Amino acid sequence: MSINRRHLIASAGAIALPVLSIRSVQAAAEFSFKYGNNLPLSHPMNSRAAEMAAAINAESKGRIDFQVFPNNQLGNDTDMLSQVRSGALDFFTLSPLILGTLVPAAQVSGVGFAFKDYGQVWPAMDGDLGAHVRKQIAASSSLFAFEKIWDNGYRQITTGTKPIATPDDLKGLKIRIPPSPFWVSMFKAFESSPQTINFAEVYSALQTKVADAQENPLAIIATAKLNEVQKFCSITNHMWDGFWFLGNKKSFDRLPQDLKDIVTRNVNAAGLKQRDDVKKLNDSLQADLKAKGMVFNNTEAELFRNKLRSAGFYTEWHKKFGEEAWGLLEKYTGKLV
Ligand code: X2X
Repeated sequence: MSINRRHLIASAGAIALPVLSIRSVQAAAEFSFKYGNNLPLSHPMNSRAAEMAAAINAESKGRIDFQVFPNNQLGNDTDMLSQVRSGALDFFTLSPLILGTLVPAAQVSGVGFAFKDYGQVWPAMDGDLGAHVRKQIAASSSLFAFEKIWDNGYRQITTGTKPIATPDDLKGLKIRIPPSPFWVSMFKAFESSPQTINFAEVYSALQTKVADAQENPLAIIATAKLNEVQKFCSITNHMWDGFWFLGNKKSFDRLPQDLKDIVTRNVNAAGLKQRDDVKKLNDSLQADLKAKGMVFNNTEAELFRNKLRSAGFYTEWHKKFGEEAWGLLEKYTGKLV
């Protein structure tokens, strides 16, 4: 298992010496890699990443030391994106929509109410739509994406003030959104007043009422304990979101082919397992969150979709993404407008 820096510091104290000696053994590896992410340790992203790192280190027979830095330990998403671009960080998992700040074409998988269910998501992302996006990432940045995108899930809206039942309830709402042109555009189409805030600062932004609402899948609401600072959860399923497992091309190219194969195989395999874990959690967490006091309501997707339609949202993004990408999306979702 890879041991990360903050954990070392946190667990140092009385057992500082033995911990330090573990580090000096690890430092002997030929290739040291840092992978950073924005989610709590208890999210399946991190249990699968820890397992994956251990497998990579073992299969490389100690030639690789793959370390996981969870929970924004290396900075927020904006910081980590610039670190992985420069090579200060080697690997990073990021929403395709936040990656949109660098590679606008990546945002196409986040189109609101596009994928009806996972029966459309995985064929699209593992098929031609995902391949198109990965090509754009590799062509236009210092990064590449591994083939199997990891899951975040369908996003739901939480608020501290009132349930969201219809699109009208979103008007004027101070809702936190992740840094991404696409998210801003979508919540402006809903006439909300979106606040761009990195995930690292979301809990405190909700606690101090810098924002009154946010949107995320249940697995994140629960593992980041957002239910402590939000009362209502409205099941809107307004978009599916994932995490591209990104690598810095130069860092990865330092590896000989056999070690590249070990990393690639393990990253993709862990992604598939993480998808199953996340789906199970998102499907089962409503009862837990209810028991902790959250109040749930269901919504009618068509009302929200119509609002986006009449605001010209689909027409605008169809134009921005272009015929090829939009056609690849509709190949899996059917006609969207
Ligand atoms: O920032 C978010 O809300 C999160 C955790 O879902 C993403 O990484 C997009």
